[in-house]
Amino acid sequence: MLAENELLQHPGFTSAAELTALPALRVVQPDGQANEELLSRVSDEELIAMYQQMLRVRLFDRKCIALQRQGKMGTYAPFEGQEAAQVASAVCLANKDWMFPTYRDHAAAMTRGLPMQTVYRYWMGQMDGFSVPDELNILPPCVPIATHLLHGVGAAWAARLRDEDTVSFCYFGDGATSEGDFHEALNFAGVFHLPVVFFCQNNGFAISVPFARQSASPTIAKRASAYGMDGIRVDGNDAVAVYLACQTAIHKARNGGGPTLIEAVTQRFGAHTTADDPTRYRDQAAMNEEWRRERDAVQRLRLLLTSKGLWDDNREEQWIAKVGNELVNAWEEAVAKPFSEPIEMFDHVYSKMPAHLEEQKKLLAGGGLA
Ligand SMILES: Cc1ncc(C[n+]2csc(CCOP(=O)(O)OP(=O)(O)O)c2C)c(N)n1
Repeated sequence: MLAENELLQHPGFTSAAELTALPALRVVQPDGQANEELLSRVSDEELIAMYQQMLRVRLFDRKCIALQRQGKMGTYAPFEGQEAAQVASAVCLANKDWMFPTYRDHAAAMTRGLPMQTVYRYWMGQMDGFSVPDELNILPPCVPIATHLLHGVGAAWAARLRDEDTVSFCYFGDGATSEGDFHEALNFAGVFHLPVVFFCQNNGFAISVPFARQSASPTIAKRASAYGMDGIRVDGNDAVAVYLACQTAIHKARNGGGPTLIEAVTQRFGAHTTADDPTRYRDQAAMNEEWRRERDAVQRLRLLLTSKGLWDDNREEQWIAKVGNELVNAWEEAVAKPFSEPIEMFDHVYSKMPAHLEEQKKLLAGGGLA
């Protein structure tokens, strides 16, 4: 677990390289006190918008767990605790940029504009849960760990060849950094100086494996130097710090400055998925109590906004009521749509399906696998 003294306030910075030198960037303290110089780089409107979105996705996350428990949704991967990391990074992207999320990053995808109903449908196992509005470049959530980092690098390479100024933004967890794909992706991006941001949410656990068993390196950001790129460690529960770090890295990538590895130190409050029991591998009650008291990203931003007179109980109540309606309406729309047929699982994977899958598809169509 991250010691408080590892997180330092920093008086100011101008480049990603400067951020690299930091133990971890933090702008807003848990009690809402902020480094005013750094805070001044974010407008009040941006702060309010990020807070509203963080609260919106938190309520969505809780709703999904409730729906799963009622048997209305399949297995679900909650992200409560990681709202700042996901929301404050996603708001930095332009529509044309390519986002590569995992199964836990639907808060990031929703922040970019993926409809709530689509995310419900995804977790209900419906095919249209993978569809993305034409104006957004968001890949389907990647479930195999770290494979999408190579896709992100490929898209960045394509952007280079086509002379486009799009950036690939890859989300992944601490566990992904133990995969060979992580190494290959960072190595290629480093050698070819590609416009990619590798955004690791280090939530301290890969299912049941704690970070100390995952990596002998005390930080993930540190590994960046081995690939010839900047590595930034940021307090992932500080929306302002995440925002500034991502903006810096994206701006750099878009302007020919090459890739960056960002490590956002955070935690997931809940289980790995609804199929997981975290009490088997950690003192869930004690950790949760401490995290919610000291590290809750939503609470931290609310304290800041309140202290600046930008938010109050009345606005909070109104916003919760508005989101509550949205949650219910989007759910009603999601269940009213026709459900996918099992045979559709064979679609959209291969342009030319291998013989063994053709065989299985025929069997299923003929009722042979029923
Ligand atoms: C290639 C691969 N190996 C194993 C798994 C099984 N698996 C699913 S989630 C997970 C842990 C991933 O942890 P991390 O990368 O830290 O992301 P988090 O779930 O914490 O967001 C594993 C090992 C998988 N999906 N893909």
